[in-house]
Amino acid sequence: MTTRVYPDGFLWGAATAAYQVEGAWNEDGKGESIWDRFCHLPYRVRDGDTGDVACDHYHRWAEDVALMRSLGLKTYRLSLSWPRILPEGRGRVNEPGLGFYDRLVDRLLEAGIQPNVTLNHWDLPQAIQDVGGWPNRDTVGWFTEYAQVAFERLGDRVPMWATHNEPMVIAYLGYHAGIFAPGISDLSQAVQTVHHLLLSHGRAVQAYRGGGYPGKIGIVLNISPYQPASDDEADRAACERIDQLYTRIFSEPLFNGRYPEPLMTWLGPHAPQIADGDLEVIQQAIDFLGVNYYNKSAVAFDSEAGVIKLRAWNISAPGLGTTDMGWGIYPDGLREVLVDVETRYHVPEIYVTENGCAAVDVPDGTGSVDDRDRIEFLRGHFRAAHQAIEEGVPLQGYYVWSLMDNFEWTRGYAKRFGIVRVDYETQERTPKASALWYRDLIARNALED
Ligand code: GCO
Repeated sequence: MTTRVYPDGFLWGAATAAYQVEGAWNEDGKGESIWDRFCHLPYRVRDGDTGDVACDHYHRWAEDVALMRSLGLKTYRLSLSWPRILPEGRGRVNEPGLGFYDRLVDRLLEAGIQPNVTLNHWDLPQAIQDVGGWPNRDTVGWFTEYAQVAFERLGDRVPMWATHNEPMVIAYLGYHAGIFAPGISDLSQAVQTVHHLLLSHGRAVQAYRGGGYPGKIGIVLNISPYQPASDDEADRAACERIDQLYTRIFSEPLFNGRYPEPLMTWLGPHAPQIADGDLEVIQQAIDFLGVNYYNKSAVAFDSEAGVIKLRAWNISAPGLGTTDMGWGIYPDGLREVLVDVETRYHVPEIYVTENGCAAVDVPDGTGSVDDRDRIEFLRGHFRAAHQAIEEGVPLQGYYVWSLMDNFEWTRGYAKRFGIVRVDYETQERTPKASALWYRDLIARNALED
């Protein structure tokens, strides 16, 4: 057995997102979000599930912070609901909504847990979508206003901020595949969304710097490594293309101030409208990059497939199966992604802002779950993260997705990602075996491998 020791002060944590846990979708003056609207339409989400109640975290936040403390978490990644703070997306501030986050942040700090706050984890105010949503350039300014309201209220105490979570999912699943809110299928709108998300990120970073706040600010990207399905030149080119479409379309402007040219040619008339000066705004220095990692994919040329002519499917490492999402398990892909990002961009600090798995959890009579499959999943990925550190990646922390079972978007409550079980009938929380294993690992800051 090897003992893998992590750097001193390594930030072990867990993550959630507002729409997935809070509930209270229309309480205390909260406005409607695009996810509220989407889930209330028929047959968008499995079993007609919605985030109306979710984990009722809006009312149980104090209990939830106590739970985090009992697990010894050093940090907690949460997101703010934009329409809870600005019900119409702009203009009027809803004090009770802001007050909720104010109390939550204070309680976390009292518990010795660093809040890591994401401004946009997908729940755009419906009022903003009604006037065009992310494809509308005005949304950039409205997001910046919202960011400023959040910084002014919480910026003195929140040590880490992220602007957007997984802009790739917002743009392509929300505005191209149409399977996530707001359910639009239009490649041009999706690509314009990419640009506006990046631009609003840059503007929010400028606002944060301008306010002289004491913390750090960055962005969270979901990054998958891709491998060509064969040695064929067409498959290798398809592999380059998907990497540009899903990853480099974000990382190149953020770190090098340009969009990947070959991809722009493929996109042709769908390429984004860019105004003078936009790329300089996007390429603000950031303090950290958050990486969400779930799986690795193989890619093949497909002459029948859309504008960019490829298809991709995720794969498992030899001997490893799939999670309950049907996603292949590939721990070393995490090391690959971290080393690649560091080699290309020399980011000052990197965090794994999400990693975890859905598992078929079977509770025993006490509500506890012996989720050994989740422990093995985490062990493999923690090992890969440690190997990345040994290879020189400035990895400073790791957030397990998720603290607790929650609303898994179009899969509703059918998929359980938590290290803590939630009984949705009673809202009772019970730490699973993985939570107790994680608690011990955090206490030792080491993995017994
Ligand atoms: C994400 C997600 C989470 C998901 C998780 C599992 O940022 O993709 O933030 O909201 O629940 O990825 O699918």
